[in-house]
Amino acid sequence: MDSISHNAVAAVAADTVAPARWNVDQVEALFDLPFNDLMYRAAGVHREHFDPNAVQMSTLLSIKTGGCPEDCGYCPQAARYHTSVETEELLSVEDVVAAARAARDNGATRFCMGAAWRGPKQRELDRVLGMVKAVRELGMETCATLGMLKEGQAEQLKEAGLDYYNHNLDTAPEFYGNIISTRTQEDRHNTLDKVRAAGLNVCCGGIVGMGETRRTRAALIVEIANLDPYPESVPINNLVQVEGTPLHGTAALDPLEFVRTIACARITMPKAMVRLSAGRQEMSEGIQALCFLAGANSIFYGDKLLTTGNPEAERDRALMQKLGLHAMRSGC
Ligand code: SAM
Ligand code: DTB
Ligand code: SF4
Repeated sequence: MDSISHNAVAAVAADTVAPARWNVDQVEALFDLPFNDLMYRAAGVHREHFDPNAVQMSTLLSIKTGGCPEDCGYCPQAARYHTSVETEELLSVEDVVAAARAARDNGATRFCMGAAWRGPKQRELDRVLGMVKAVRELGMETCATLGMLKEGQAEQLKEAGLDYYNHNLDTAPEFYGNIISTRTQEDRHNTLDKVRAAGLNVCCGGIVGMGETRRTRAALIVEIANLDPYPESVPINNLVQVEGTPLHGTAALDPLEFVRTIACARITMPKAMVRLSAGRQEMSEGIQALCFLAGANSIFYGDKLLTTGNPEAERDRALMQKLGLHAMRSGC
């Protein structure tokens, strides 16, 4: 190795001490690194904390689909947008258990139940508590995403055996108002605080590809990484464009910029499970492989996300085999 390239590698490798709090300039500087330097650094952080070839697999189920009163500009389940999603009732505990058993038998270790609510009413939460207990009894980790929680609801979920609560910050504070008007990002923080205080693990991420700038993506990562402590799980979603939603027709994000976002999440949240989440169906195998190299160590596994498609389980197993990846036995 000549001295110039040797020095460049040493400089990238040495700069691995994470600050206690990140600022947007620092994370934007990570985004701006030459791609190979960013990959090298993110892969190094990944290896320090995880088996780099292990991937945690979560399966999603929409337990209450459509008819949501909120106005999230990306979401096909908002009642006010005319999409092909039909409003359905809350599923029965039996139906949820059957889906969870199938997911477990297919190799998933975590089961995530999503509801198109602003937040659960107590009567609705009672049924979800039954679902959580029953899925836990199957030996799976449980996750739920039900919207904003009122006082005491996070404790009830914890008591029922819930392991993770998913609640995304979605985008940077300065961009939030462009995407959602029916609730503020402060509302999201309030629910995240309740989840943390109840002793639940926090699953919190966001969406890119909504027409934001690189600086906005950096600010989203900062917003998540500066949660104290940072989340145990960080889903990074690439916008799935659905006809009828306001964001349908947004210019697609360059796939390599998505990979950079994953790398920045890994560097700023070294011990988190970073999930390569929505948008995988539209991604080539090459880009997914780069996401794993950049430190993604979790995926949604199963043919469907909530209402939109995801790669078939068989295709994912083939990709993992091709890349020499294996399933992580116990998620963190
Ligand atoms: N209603 C609850 C809430 O919003 O918190 C829970 C379900 S909601 C569908 C969960 C998350 O899915 C959202 O916070 C958003 O990050 C993600 N999501 C929804 N639609 C999406 C889309 N079209 N593309 C990518 N991610 C999406
Ligand atoms: C998350 O961050 N992504 C998942 C999960 N948490 C609930 C949801 C993705 C939804 C994609 C659009 C749909 O299928 O409706
Ligand atoms: Fe409702 Fe959640 Fe969709 Fe927003 S993201 S419209 S809160 S289901």
